[in-house]
Amino acid sequence: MLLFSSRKKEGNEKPWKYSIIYKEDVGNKPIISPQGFLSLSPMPAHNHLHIKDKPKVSVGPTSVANASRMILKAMPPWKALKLLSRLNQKKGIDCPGCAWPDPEKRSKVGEFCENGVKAIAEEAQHKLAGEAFFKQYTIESLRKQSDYWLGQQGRLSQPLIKKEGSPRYEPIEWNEAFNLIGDHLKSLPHPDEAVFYTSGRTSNEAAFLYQLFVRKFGTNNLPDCSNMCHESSGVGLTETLGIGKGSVTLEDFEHAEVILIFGQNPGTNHPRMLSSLEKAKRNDAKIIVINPLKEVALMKFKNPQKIKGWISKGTDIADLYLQIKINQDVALLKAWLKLLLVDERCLDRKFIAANTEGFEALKADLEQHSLDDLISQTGLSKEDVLLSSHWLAASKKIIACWAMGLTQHVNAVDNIREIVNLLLLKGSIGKKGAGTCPVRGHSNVQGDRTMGIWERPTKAWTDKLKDAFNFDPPESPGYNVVEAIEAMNQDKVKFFMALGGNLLPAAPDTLLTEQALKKCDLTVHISTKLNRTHLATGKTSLILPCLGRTDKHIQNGKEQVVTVENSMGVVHGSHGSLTPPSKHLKSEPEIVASIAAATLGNDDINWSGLIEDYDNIRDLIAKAIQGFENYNERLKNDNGFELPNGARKGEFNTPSKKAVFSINQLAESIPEGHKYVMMTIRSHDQFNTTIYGMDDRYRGIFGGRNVVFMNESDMKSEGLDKEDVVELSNHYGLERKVAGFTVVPYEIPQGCVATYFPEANPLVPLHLTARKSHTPASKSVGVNIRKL
Ligand SMILES: Nc1nc2c(c(=O)[nH]1)N[C@H]1C(S)=C(S)[C@@H](COP(=O)(O)OP(=O)(O)OC[C@H]3O[C@@H](n4cnc5c(=O)[nH]c(N)nc54)[C@H](O)[C@@H]3O)O[C@H]1N2
Ligand SMILES: Nc1nc2c(c(=O)[nH]1)N[C@H]1C(S)=C(S)[C@@H](COP(=O)(O)OP(=O)(O)OC[C@H]3O[C@@H](n4cnc5c(=O)[nH]c(N)nc54)[C@H](O)[C@@H]3O)O[C@H]1N2
Ligand SMILES: [Mo]
Repeated sequence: MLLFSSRKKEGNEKPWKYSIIYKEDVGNKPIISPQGFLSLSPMPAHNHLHIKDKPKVSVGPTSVANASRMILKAMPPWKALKLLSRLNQKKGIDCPGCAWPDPEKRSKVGEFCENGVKAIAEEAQHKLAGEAFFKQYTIESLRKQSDYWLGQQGRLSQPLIKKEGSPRYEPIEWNEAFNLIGDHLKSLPHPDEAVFYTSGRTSNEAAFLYQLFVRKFGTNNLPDCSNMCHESSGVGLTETLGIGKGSVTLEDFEHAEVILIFGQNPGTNHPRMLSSLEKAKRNDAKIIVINPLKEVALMKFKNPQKIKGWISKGTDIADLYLQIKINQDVALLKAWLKLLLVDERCLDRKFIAANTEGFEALKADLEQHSLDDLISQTGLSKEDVLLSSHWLAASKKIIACWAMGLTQHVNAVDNIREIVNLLLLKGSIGKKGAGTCPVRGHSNVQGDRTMGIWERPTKAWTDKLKDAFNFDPPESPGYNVVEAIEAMNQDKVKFFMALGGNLLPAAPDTLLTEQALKKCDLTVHISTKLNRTHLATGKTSLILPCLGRTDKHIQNGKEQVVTVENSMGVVHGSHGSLTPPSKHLKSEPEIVASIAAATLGNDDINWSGLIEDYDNIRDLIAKAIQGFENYNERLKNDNGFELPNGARKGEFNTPSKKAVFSINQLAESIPEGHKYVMMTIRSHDQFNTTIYGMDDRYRGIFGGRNVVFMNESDMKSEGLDKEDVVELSNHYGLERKVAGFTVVPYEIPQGCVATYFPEANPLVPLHLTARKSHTPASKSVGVNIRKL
């Protein structure tokens, strides 16, 4: 059976072209019927797309001009200036963009980047999506708008309900909403029938209260965006080094001899990292980039925070650019390990003997592989692999950085552990200028996990919670993102709540995810802005509008501070400073505490008392979580404080108290019958599912997002020309298709293609996940391409 949905935009606007098709496999039970499903953002047809040459340098004055244009569109100049002068400054606002840390000495010109400015312009805009807006638009009509359009409608300004059978959202009183949630949760036959999702912008205070409420309610169903993000890093690092977080500090970048950057595009996603790389270069570090795409910012960078950055030609970043085939990182790492093992002098024998286990087994395993085979799998030249191995051999201080290019594959955990093998061979951990650097995504995603947003908490963690609060936390593991979607589809879960995020377009298999949400009896969203997940409603649905990072939080007449943890384990405050866009908004901690009170009733925690002063919440955190002793006192230091990190000091909290060499699998090949490996990546104009604009300047794409980047020889063999429109499909159990994608010839290894997230998510099978971490393998999806 072929199921098909497509539409054209009416009226005098430009035509839109869009379709998704799912086909059931023979013998498979019918699980989906997309009639009435329109779960993806409609996109402009290819004739509005302009493909240009890539620029030769990143950031610099163009970036400043773009950022200024964006923020001045969202707010008046005085407000923009006030906001930017406080962004990432001491006692200022922590940027709601990425999790890259702030240097001790902040730039006076501004400690922010183009994409940070876009993030705050998106949040702090003065336009409101209020009562009149929701009267005008039914949910069905909103579904026909693009993600970009939804984001442009302004901040949510009052609590809303979609009642059973109603076509639209309408206002509801806060208390009525809280009671509705409480009554619903109390009526569930078992707490495990409810799922509580979180996205990584949530503050430590809100996250702590949320998990405490959920565990007191009786379930560990706390999936979060981490499950789709750095979960593989957490799993791989915990197994081998005894801590799921990175080990380096910002200062280490100034002492490193070699910096490896795997599967990461910092020019777009962590622009302030480029300043650290620039410093490292000044100290003669060699930078090796491992990435299927030549990302402009990793080649040349102009620092806008320095006069030199405005007038000079820019700094060369990569000393060597290894344009590897998608998901062949383990092959490259194994080739390096083999080459290092050839000469004893390349290894840190003393470190290996004193601090590690499993070295002999690793050595024996590497002997099973031929160097030539490994190198040929990577698609790289032998000269480049040898040259880079010489640099590694000569160096004693190596930092390895990585992001989604390594964590979103079936063998993602293997990727991480193989990096650890390399660092251990070189003794490059637990000392200055060396270590692991998983570069986190959301600004507080690491803090949320520290606060207990985790569907599989350790026993030691829940024991401490138990002691602090005198209750029995649930013991059985909860659902992660993929399991939660599956459970909703199987009617095992009837309640879905999200503290931030936009699960529908972020998750794999968009149509299955939409179906899952729609099967719930009650869906609840705590959000700042309208998004597509709000439109896949359960029978009843609530939107609870909250304050954002930039807004002033006042409780009891007193300005409140929230706290976050950056990518390097430093906890510090964030002081919102703008008058909230509507007086009907509540803070995330207040919303969570009110839901807890309405659900748990006569509880021994005084939920409403807690939020009168967030210091009260931090006192509880200090009691329950290791490393947060004297929390309020230590926050008085404007630079914040560092959480304990064994690996940073060369102490490994594994069962044997040693760092562990591991044996890892080479990448699995894509299933037979597929010709290309597809990675789904971010453009320069988006923050995950929030679309700031239609351009991807650094890749030469303007005016559209439905594109597929292809190698020219692959295009030739498919008989494709530049700007041909194609359909992408695959068959993992179900047949999945998306159509209306424009071909862009690009410097990408043969057999590899790239598309944007979230447009290509209907092609990512829900069950194609990493071993152990269950992260969707959204960077290595088999596809075929057909001209339309
Ligand atoms: N402006 C902005 N900032 C963001 C975000 C955003 O959307 N916009 N998102 C935030 C979040 S949540 C996250 S997790 C991070 C994401 O930050 P990134 O991980 O940088 O984001 P992606 O675009 O997913 O980029 C993945 C990179 O990996 C490469 N890659 C893909 N597959 C492979 C592979 O198999 N091997 C190797 N070696 N490389 C590969 C791609 O070419 C690309 O350069 O950024 C955070 N910061
Ligand atoms: N194919 C593919 N899929 C992917 C990825 C990929 O690379 N490829 N990347 C994955 C990754 S790394 C991640 S992290 C996930 C992201 O998944 P999510 O975290 O679920 O998605 P976001 O787009 O970051 O969420 C944006 C929404 O958060 C809400 N929001 C913003 N700020 C606030 C706030 O301060 N408070 C509250 N309560 N709400 C707020 C707004 O309503 C906004 O619409 O997507 C994953 N999905
Ligand atoms: Mo992420």
